[in-house]
Amino acid sequence: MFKNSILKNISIVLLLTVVAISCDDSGSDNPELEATPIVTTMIDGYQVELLSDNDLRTGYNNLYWKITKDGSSVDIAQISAMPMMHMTQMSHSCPYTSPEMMEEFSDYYQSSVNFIMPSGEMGSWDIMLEFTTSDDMTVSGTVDIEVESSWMITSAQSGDGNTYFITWYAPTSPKTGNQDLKFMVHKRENMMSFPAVDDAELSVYPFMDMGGGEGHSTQFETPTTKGDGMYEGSINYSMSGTWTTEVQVMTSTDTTSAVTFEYSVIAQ
Ligand SMILES: [Cu+2]
Repeated sequence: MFKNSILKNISIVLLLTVVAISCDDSGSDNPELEATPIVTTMIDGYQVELLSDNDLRTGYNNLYWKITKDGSSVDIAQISAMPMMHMTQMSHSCPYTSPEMMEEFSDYYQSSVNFIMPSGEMGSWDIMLEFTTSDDMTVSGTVDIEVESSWMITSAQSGDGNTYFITWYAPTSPKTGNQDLKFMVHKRENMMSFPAVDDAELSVYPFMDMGGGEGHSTQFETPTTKGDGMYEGSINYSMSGTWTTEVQVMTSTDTTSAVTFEYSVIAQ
């Protein structure tokens, strides 16, 4: 009996030692981000890797940037990444944010972009990347990208002749039951500037057409402003199938026409 309990204690000590060693081994300094590779290109001897959560598409996308030289990470003092669409008659940008170093993955910079048009016959997209290293080298170049079309962004005109872009931020894969409902709102100031709109109220109406003049809505909480162009609420889809959601943006001075998102809701 006595011997048994000593053995037990020894094996617990051994087990703890193994756990401690394996913890040490996994503590790597710069963890790799697991994401979808979009483009890898060379700019002035620097390797630029662009990753995202999915293939790039119209609507909201996270962009993850990794810049290396000869296989080692580069100290960056400043970085910008401006999306541009080149069309026959003109070029334009879209709503986007500047890259910031990621807390958990210090080799990566994260930015975001709300693409307002897909690539195609109408034109092509690239991202103008510019960065300054900590030893004061400024490097710039363009990264060519493909943007697929999605249902997750639409534009709305206001009575004052302004154009607003409404992005369906969440849920990206709508399913039956309760979930966050989030939109982003941006205003087109000119072809290069699309500031976030924070002072709007949204009017939202989800609807399922059952055919034969029948249809119904479902339980939801209208999204309200959270800053940086984001509006958060919730929705509880009562049925799977095709749904529409009408959205209208109202600021203190301006009201848009109602626009409609159409998408399918899967059964959970
Ligand atoms: Cu365009």
